[in-house]
Amino acid sequence: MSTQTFLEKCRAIFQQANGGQPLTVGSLAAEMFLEIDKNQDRLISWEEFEKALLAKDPKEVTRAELEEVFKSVDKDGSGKLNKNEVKRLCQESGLKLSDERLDELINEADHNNDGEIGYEEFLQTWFNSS
Ligand SMILES: [Ca+2]
Ligand SMILES: [Ca+2]
Repeated sequence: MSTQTFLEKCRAIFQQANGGQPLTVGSLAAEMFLEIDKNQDRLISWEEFEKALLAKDPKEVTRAELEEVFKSVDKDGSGKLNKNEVKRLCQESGLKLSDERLDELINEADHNNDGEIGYEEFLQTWFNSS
């Protein structure tokens, strides 16, 4: 995933979260971004959000953080992400992917061809795409 695609995705989430308005720090969605609020006005603008995103090298994301992401996507706790789970993730991120594109994405990540994305496959995909 290129930096640009990543940003676009995050921007979509950001805009969805609060209709494009700065996020109120009190809101649940913004709590984890408290440290982003550089000018301490208790609001997080897209600029502050973007800066914080760019400051974080995707390769520095820890395995623990990735595990959290993986678990939150793996709704049925099977330890693998099936097509429905990936589809839900895309929908929640505001991405509209066709079934075909979804299959492509899963095929790219699915190295052992069991039709699902295991945790190791997820990790490989993450570290190879940045
Ligand atoms: Ca699953
Ligand atoms: Ca697999």
